[in-house]
Amino acid sequence: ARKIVLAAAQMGATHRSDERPQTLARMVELLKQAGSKGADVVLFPETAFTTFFPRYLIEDPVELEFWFEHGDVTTAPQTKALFETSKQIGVDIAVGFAEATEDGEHFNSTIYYHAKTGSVLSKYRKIHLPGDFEPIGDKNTTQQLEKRYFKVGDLGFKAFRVPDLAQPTTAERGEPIFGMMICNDRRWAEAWRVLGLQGVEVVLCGYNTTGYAPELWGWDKDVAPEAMRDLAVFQHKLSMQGHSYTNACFSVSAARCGLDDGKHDLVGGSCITDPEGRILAEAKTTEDEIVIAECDLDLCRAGKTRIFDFSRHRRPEHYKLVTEQ
Ligand code: CDT
Repeated sequence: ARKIVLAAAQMGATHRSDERPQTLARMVELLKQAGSKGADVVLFPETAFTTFFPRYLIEDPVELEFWFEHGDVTTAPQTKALFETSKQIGVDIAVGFAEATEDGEHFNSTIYYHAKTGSVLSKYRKIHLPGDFEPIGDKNTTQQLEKRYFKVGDLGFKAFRVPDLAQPTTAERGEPIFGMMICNDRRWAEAWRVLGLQGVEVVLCGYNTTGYAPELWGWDKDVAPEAMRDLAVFQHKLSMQGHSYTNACFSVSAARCGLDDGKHDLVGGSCITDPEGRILAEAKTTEDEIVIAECDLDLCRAGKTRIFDFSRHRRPEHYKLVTEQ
């Protein structure tokens, strides 16, 4: 057995007007809670330090910068408390944030922070940016303007090993292999397969998924809001469960959810799934909540050596269209 305790720190409503220190304090509290429950790794949502600002049309470039993290997110005054807590309590974190680089580029990013060494083990920049560049419909309704605010990620889907986690560690199987993706990425089989081909054992995915927004989803406006929300949660879980199964890995998903500004609906459904596609733990609320499960990474072996033994069963010569188009 190679056991680790994985957790999602689901975050409830975070309004446009919320002060950053208030949101940061919630995150620190969630991390401490997860630590006291025995978590080894805690995943926070996409753009966790603020509300999900790509839903607004922000035309003033100075105002836009307010929503981004500049410099080293692990030491910057408005975010460092989370990383200091991680180090203090010895719990690794993965956290999503809007990244502004020194060259003025903007990405939707997640980093994996290793508590023991106080270092960033890996960074992922979101590749599948959903929605639009120009607002659709009434520009004051919920938008999805990620194509406007972020560049397509340039780091690929890179799996990485994390030391000091699994108990007991076995020399034979090595340190756990993690991969990260962000929100919309979880709907794309290609993203999972690229991680799967690197032997990934745990996929981490933070998200902000709009519930009721017929224009964004392309759904019929006559469908009841409740039915739309249920469908969005169903498709989220379907993606996490189905792709975990076909890549024989565990997965953790962490939502930013609830009713932002009293009107922008984001779905919950944070969950932890196993390599057979089953849900091990899931959120019961759409508020701040820890979802946690002990996972034996050796359970990935059944799928990786039998039904999804890629080296024996895949037929890449028949998949060329996937990369040619
Ligand atoms: N943040 C993010 O990627 N959200 C998208 C919304 C799609 S359009 C309603 C998602 O795939 O969940």
